[in-house]
Amino acid sequence: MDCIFCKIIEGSIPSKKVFENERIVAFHDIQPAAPVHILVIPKKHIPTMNDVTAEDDALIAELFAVARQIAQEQGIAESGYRLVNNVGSEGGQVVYHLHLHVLGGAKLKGLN
Ligand code: DGP
Repeated sequence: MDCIFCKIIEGSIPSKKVFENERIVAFHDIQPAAPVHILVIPKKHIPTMNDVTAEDDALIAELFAVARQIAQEQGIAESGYRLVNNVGSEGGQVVYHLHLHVLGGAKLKGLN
């Protein structure tokens, strides 16, 4: 499988993991765009949000639940943070394995 995040899941590429269960892994982004920048990914290889189906409903709900838990653990829940999912080339997606960016720890710039 030629997918960086699948290799992180299996452990052949190292990462700084902050969470793992049977379905989801979360780890620090290698190119942080904010003081806290963690990626939350499903272990199931889903390339983009466009590939999510109703079968994944529970998994997507859990992805958000883990992101919420991480925000609390990282101490950014109360001050505020941003969840980002880039989709496709014009959305800025670089790694084609579904992931949520958890960004915080500073006042983030507006999107426009
Ligand atoms: P996106 O543009 O939404 O596809 O974001 C991909 C993110 O993945 C980007 O912020 C950098 C991060 N990234 C890429 N390769 C690696 C890696 O090998 N390790 C870690 N920890 N993060 C990576």
